[in-house]
Amino acid sequence: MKKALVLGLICAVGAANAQVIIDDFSVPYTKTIVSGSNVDAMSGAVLSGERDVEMRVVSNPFGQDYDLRITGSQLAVISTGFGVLSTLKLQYDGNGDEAGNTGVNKLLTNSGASASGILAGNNNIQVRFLGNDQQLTVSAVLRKDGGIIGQIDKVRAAAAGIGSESFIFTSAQAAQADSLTFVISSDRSGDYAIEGIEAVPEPATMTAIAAGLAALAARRRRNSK
Ligand SMILES: [Ca+2]
Ligand SMILES: [Ca+2]
Repeated sequence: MKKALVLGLICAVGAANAQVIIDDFSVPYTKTIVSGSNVDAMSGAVLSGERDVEMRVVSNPFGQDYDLRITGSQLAVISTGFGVLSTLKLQYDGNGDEAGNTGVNKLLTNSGASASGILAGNNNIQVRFLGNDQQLTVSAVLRKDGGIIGQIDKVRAAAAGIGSESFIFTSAQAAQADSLTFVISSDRSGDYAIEGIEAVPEPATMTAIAAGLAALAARRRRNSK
């Protein structure tokens, strides 16, 4: 009985370790814009092999800067000047799938055919924030063949500090998706930083592990009496 329990725990923990790194921000990138939008694609050790980035200035009454700095040391820092209203899209859809040349007038497209099944078995997506000063709206969008098959929106309060936002899709959605896009909209003058993005197996697996650990702890308590 005891051996079976321990073996079960080892198997469960082994499954939990099968996380997928969506982006550890180890591919450096720096860009500043003051108006309009800019799209770039960077190949590297990210989900589907390419990070597509769209920066967009929604409103900028005082002509201030909107900076994106991916440091290459597990940090993406977004800084905007006074009064800037901005959105950032991070898209993982395989190589290509951006219309036009890199930079100005390039479009972030979503057909994503080259990244089929990228999240299969890992439907719990976690975005780790280091912090944010203004309120953020964070959306995670799954698509298949260009059509949205799942979207979860989260509001992150101003000055929320260090913490993760979890986006838990169904197993079917994760298995079918061929692209993953994050849309982050900040209130005016917002600055924020993201440490990493991962996908892990569905919460049911994690719940099973927690239950197993609780049972083990209870057994130890009984044995120690
Ligand atoms: Ca792409
Ligand atoms: Ca794309």
